[in-house]
Amino acid sequence: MLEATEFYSLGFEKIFFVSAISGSGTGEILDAVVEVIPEDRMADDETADIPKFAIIGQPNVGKSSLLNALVGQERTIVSDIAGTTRDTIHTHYNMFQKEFVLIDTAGIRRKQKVHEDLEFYSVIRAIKAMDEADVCLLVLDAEKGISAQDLSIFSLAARKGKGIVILVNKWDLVEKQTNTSRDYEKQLKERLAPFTDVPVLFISAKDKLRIFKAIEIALEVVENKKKKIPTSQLNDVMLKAIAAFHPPVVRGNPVSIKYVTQLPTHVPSFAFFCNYPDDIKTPYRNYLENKLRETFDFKGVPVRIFFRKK
Ligand SMILES: Nc1nc2c(ncn2[C@@H]2O[C@H](COP(=O)(O)OP(=O)(O)OP(=O)(O)O)[C@@H](O)[C@H]2O)c(=O)[nH]1
Ligand SMILES: [Mg+2]
Repeated sequence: MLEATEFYSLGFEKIFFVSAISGSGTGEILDAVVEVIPEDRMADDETADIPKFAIIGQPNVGKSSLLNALVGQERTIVSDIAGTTRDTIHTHYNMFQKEFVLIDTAGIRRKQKVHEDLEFYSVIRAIKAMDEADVCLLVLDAEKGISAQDLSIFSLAARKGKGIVILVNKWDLVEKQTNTSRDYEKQLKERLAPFTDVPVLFISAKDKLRIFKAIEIALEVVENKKKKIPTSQLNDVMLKAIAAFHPPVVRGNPVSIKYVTQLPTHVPSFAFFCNYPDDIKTPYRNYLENKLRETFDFKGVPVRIFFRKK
């Protein structure tokens, strides 16, 4: 296998070539891409400030059906043959007095070997659609649940700094008891860990169940992603949290965090200034992230945390 950095600089077509000679499939390509893609490349066209939602997921989960149900017409072709959608389709839409673009994509599936070029290019198109999007609507088939492939897509989206909403579609086919959705969500989130602060909705494109709610939530995620926390408020909350639970001493030196500020980035990012940045480990990082999420709503949005020397 090539080095991750080489993967990136070579570009997608070469990744295919390299992968083909090593005999690995799209799943492996995706896993490699997860490792190397830079976050949040923004498309700078005239629709740059209109939120874009990419509908992604495995073949046949109902991505095109969802788009059609939202739009109220058969905009894209729906069928029970997996792999129906080949091209990425953009649909401009207006709802709740808000403009947005829905992007329908080809289903992404894991294959042992990439025999078929179309298969490969549909993966690449879905990833490109994700690049363009502010929020990824990751559609699952309720009866099938979340697959390893979905988890790769999920972590790729998080890695790219995309907002994420999970839509469990075909909920009409599931036999329900009192706690079915609660238990389903709990099990789903165990698979998503550690990034579990994401909205999960149980929908049916067929019955138009909660499909507009899904858009409402996606629009909220767009707002969460743009959120800027004033420095004073941020320090009020976070310095208290730090005082309540100090970073553990690693090499005999007490670590002291002096202040925190949000960076002017597309993905909410926070810099914590401290004396020994390298001494702060993942559990403490997670503590700070949880505190941020508890206090300021970042549901559906990946959050970046940096420790800097001061
Ligand atoms: N029961 C039920 N069936 C659904 C629902 N949504 C979609 N389907 C059916 O699932 C099949 C696949 O739907 P599509 O919308 O074509 O799925 P897709 O995700 O766009 O598939 P690809 O384009 O192949 O990736 C069709 O037979 C749909 O009628 C739903 O909410 N409930
Ligand atoms: Mg489709």
